Amino acid sequence: MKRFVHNPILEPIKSHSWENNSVFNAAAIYSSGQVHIVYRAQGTDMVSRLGLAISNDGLNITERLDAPIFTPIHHAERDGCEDPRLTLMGDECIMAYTAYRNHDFPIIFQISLTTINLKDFVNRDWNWKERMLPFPGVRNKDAVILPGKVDGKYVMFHRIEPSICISYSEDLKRWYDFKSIMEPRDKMWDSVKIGAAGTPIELNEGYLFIYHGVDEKKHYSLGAALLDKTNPEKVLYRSEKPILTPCEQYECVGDVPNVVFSCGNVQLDDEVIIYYGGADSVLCGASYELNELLPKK
Ligand code: BMA
Repeated sequence: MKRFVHNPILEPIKSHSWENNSVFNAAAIYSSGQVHIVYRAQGTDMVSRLGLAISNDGLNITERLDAPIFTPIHHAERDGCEDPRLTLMGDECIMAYTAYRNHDFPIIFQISLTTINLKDFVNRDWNWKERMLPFPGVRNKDAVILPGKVDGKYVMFHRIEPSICISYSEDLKRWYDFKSIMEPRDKMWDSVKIGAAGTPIELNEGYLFIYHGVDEKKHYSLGAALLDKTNPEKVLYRSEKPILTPCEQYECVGDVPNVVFSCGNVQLDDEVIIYYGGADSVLCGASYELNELLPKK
């Protein structure tokens, strides 16, 4: 991947108490000619809230809001709303995120889902709908909704350690049929645990699915997989080597060292832009030409 030359693209703002510690893992959608980047921010209290930054070209940040656009309200997320992933389906924008509370033992993090009308999102009318816990009390994270239904059902990828699972739903509320579709691979860059990165991208060849993998040294890298379009449980291809692995200073030094972690990507023409957190501290970007990312025939 080609890292943006001006990485990191977002850094904490000292005068904003909600984002003065770290700004990292971000969702991204392309709409109305702009990339909308919804990033995770931590301030003095270390509670994760979500902020919004806009880019006209995907590379440069043109605007950044002063206040968070999404904050914890629910008992299950009182210590943070983490790692958002956004999926656009028609005029509905679905957000999956990790609801976190650290007052229990074992610590509970679980998936939460909510939706917002695209028009409201773009107009910044933050009418987020009901927040739903699809698997109440189950330690579960890295959820993302596929940007297309399969047999009339919504499809969710999520991570029950250490694997990537799939589940289906008719209404986003009740989820069923969950099973593991991708497992860690022994002695490789993704040997300990794996989870979804950003929203899968629909291509002629299948769904391009970028995911993260953790190795024995606790290094977080990104890799690519290709999923069958009509049956996304079927993994057609999985990269042997990571497509991005921590090596720059802003990826190796920070709140959690040696981490590149992505929750969002957009396709602009023939290029995929991936937004990723560096060392759980700053937000970065990298890009790939699509024809380089796809397996050669
Ligand atoms: C994962 C998530 C991410 C984080 C990563 C590295 O489990 O919590 O938010 O970026 O660990 O610390």
